[in-house]
Amino acid sequence: GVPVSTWTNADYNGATNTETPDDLTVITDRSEAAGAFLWLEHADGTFYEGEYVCAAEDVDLSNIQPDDEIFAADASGACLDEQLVVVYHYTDRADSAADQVGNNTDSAAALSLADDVFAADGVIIERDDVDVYELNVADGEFTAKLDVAEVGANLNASILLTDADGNVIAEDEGNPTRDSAAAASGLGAEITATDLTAGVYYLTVDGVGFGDPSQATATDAGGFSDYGSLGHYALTGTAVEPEIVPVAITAPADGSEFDGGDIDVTGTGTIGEVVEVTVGDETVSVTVGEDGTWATTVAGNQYGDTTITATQAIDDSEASVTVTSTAVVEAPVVNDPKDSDVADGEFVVTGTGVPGATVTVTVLTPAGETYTLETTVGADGTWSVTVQKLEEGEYVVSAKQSVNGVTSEGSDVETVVITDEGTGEDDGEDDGEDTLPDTGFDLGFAGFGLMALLLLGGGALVLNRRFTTES
Ligand SMILES: [Ca+2]
Ligand SMILES: [Ca+2]
Ligand SMILES: [Ca+2]
Repeated sequence: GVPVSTWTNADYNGATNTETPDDLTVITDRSEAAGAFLWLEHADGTFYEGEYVCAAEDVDLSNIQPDDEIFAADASGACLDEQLVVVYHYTDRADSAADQVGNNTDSAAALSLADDVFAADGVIIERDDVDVYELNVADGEFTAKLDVAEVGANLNASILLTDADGNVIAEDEGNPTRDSAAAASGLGAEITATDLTAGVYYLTVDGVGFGDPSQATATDAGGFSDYGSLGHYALTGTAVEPEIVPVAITAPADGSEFDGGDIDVTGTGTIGEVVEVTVGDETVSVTVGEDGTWATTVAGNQYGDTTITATQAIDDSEASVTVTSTAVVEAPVVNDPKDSDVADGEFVVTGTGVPGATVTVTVLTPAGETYTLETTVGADGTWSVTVQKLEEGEYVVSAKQSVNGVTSEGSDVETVVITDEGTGEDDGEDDGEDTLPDTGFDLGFAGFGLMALLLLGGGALVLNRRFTTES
């Protein structure tokens, strides 16, 4: 006699159907195969009981489809004019509805106020589902109301208003009342807070039980648990619209410099709103205080520019500044390459640098030509490039590195001597001069730096010629 619809898990006193007590598990069990049943009816809706039917040749009678034209036949199988109605009856289980509103304040759905009114529709899909909404209000009165289905509702809704710190401001479970055998009231809920202070608040909608089902008797259900207290609700309410202040960054100033370390960022925005401050892939969240300001610290790029972006969801506002590091990118280190033989076909240049930096290695060949090779410094701070197509003689290498758009000076130069006839195989020494006869090379040459070499390109050729002649 209670006008509330429900699913049951037989948790009430005196339950007798204990074979499949959990309705929702049965309903959502998709391991139960879906099926379709087919039968034929006369136009008047009565069941066709004939032994034979007729159809055009293109109809597959072993796989009749709803659109197929099927005709009655008499007991001898002769076709009749009467077209039969193909009736399909499908059976299936059902999945739970998707939960569209988060279950906690972090995943709350934002409510927006328009003309001091807000509204949202939702579904409590299972016993443990709650739907949490967030809204920002100014000082003043706040009301919220939950309505459930007018007839035969399953959901007995409750509503809870909390502030940003989780303090309960107001709550209500309604007052379910049996008005008649067909109608109940009080399954919704309603709250009023007369003097809220400005800020962000959360509304939590839940489906709750009523009374005490364990005390059920043959004539009095006693109540119901929240097992089947599920279904659709409509949330409406009123509040004073907050003053929306777009997010702004007040420090650091756009175009200013910093030391390449952490950056203190301050700004303004809408009271109570969360501002997300992003640098590259990193985002920090900060809440705008009651004075309308916020402050946080982000890690800047050690070198080059850092762009700091702040966003505020309530009005989709965004602000950004770009600051520049004063840190200097040092030149990468080029390890002393090992000498090798022409037969090796290549030699490897290794070094260290800033992880992630792009290293450009400049190679001066014995023929006096220069070319560059590029690589990236690994996470361990090392890099290497392979120089190929060897000819006999002395190669001079230097490197620079670029990080976030900032390029270092060139490194010190290193030399590697390539010999012929296998005499110059790596001797384990860290330099090559000892594998060669007197080349006339000034060993101090390497110290001039690559830039000097490039400027003296003609001189390098001369040196090379001497080298070739004497070897
Ligand atoms: Ca839900
Ligand atoms: Ca939810
Ligand atoms: Ca519940």
